Amino acid sequence: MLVLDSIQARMAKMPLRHKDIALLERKSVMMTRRHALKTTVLTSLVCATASTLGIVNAQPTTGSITTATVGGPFTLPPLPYPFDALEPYIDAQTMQIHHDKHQAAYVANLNKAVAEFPDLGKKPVEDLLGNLTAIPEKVRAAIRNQGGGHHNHSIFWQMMKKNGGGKPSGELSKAIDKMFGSISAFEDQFTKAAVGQFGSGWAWLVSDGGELKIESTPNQDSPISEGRQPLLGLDVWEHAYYLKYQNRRPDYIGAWFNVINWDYVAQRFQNSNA
Ligand code: MN3
Repeated sequence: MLVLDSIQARMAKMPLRHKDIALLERKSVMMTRRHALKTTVLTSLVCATASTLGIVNAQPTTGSITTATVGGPFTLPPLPYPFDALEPYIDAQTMQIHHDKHQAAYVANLNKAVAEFPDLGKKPVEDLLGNLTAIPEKVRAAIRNQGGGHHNHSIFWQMMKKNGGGKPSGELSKAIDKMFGSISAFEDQFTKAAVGQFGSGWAWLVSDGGELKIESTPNQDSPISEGRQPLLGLDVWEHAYYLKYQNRRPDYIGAWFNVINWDYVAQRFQNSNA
């Protein structure tokens, strides 16, 4: 910047001529470019070093964006499919913001919450949510909200897939028929719970000691905190649908049945009975 500064100093003492202005602009551009190059090299070096040290937990998604979570035991899991995989039912932009911004924020804030209590960071988030009363009061609300947000979304991505939908099969199908009468009766009840959740929250199909139930939870509360195993969940926060559906939550819910990954739900059902 010395060259530029001396030119500016000289120019301050003399009337501006076109030649001087052109020279100044050219030098200024050159300096900016050189600075930008230097910054890029430095950033790359820092990233490479941080990555080697394990500071930056860079996890490439199968989409086009690589998400980095800095610091802390909890990391943002990659989305298991490209952002546009659930089109036209859930749009790519919503998926990208939802995963890369919203869940990333839950992860970052969860890491902040456990920073003071390192032992909490050694446990799976399910264990923290499953025993909230054991969490120090200072961070209990943060774990409930941020930990819940992290876990709810981590399973939510897997509960959906490209060319999903249809009907469950096997034991889960039998259990749904037994409890709700039919899959379409189940869909009706689930839709009611999702539409009826006032404000932000989730609708769930849960296993309550092996018995299927439909419920909804406010905010990022997890059924795990109530001793139930979430099998299938639907995020009805506005951030999950507003770009495409605006205020039409029922339309979003109806469309979402077309992307359910029933194989994953069946797997969770099997695990919950094990
Ligand atoms: Mn969400």
